[in-house]
Amino acid sequence: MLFKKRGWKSFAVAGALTLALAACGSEDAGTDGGTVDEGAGDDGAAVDSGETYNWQFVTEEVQGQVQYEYAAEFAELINEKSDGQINIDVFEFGQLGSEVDQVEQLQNGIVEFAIVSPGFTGGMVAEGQVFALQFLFPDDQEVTQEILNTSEALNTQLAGMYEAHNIKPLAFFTEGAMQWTGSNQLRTPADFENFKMRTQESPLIMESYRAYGADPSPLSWSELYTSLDRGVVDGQENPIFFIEDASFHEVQDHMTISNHNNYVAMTTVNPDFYNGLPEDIRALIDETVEEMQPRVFEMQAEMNEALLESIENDTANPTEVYELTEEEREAFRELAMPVRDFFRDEVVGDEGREMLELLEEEIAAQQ
Ligand code: 6CS
Repeated sequence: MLFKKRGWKSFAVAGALTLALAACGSEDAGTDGGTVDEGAGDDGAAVDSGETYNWQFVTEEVQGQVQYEYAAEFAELINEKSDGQINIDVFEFGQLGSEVDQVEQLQNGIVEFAIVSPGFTGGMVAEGQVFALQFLFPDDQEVTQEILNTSEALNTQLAGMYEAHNIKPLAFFTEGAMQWTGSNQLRTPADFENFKMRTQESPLIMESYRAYGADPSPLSWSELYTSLDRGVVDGQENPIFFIEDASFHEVQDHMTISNHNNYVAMTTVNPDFYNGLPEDIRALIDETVEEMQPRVFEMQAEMNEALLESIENDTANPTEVYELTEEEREAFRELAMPVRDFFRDEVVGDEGREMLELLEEEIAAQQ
């Protein structure tokens, strides 16, 4: 794996904060403050009592990949800022089960933090599938990230819908533009005819590929390399860093730079745990989440650029890389547009329709 833990660390941490850590008052793990190693003093001030907190942060990726590196840096920052009082254990994908298991652990307070891809929660929060709508966000990654940072449709409306399911999104970030890989060339919609496309669990992602004539098949990424290798599926979509790091290019002859969508992930927290924290700790979390937004943007941009070169230079596993022209992209965009009607008419209700309308306005205002 090219990107080792901490390999992307390039920013200094401001001096440790003195936290009041007042009255967390729990010795239980989970939703009411995580694990507290030593009881709070009579006045509930953890600094004086030497109280420490142990929290868990689960990701859908492994060391060297964006989500894991994000969580590792987040944990390190929180630890330094709290002068060692808050310790966060970061789990790679696979250590605590499937993507769906991880979401349940967050909802039940077994883990306090998780990076969640909306693609795996489509059956629960249908509106989160808005991220599956291809060609919705601008091609410019910086503009897209700005929308993710500031959108009321996402940060208030959609976040509220997740919170109703005991998942509190603290931030949305792009892991990069998604590209297609295939056992055959993917340049026109005709190339997708009967193409066995691996997708995440989301019904809307599947619908998007049906619109191209493909035969979508939902799978966990843990099964994807073998499934591509054995021809169980013909291709998949992901950001470049993930294609290279998971070695999908080794078992795919073609990669199409399609930039048809972004891979958006959410930093989430269990709401009961979060709401039960003292104000200063919540502020520390919020401030660190905000600091991580430019950091994760930089991280994904560097990884996506460097690993494109790796794929191109991997002569032992040659992959033909082809970038779609604007005209070729247009043919896909035309087929993708009716999927927005499907989202509005078949997937969500009034709240989801209003959210998409506002999001479209916010996107238009940035272009
Ligand atoms: O394709 C997937 O399912 C995986 N892709 C990324 C970029 N992150 C984790 C996710 O599970």
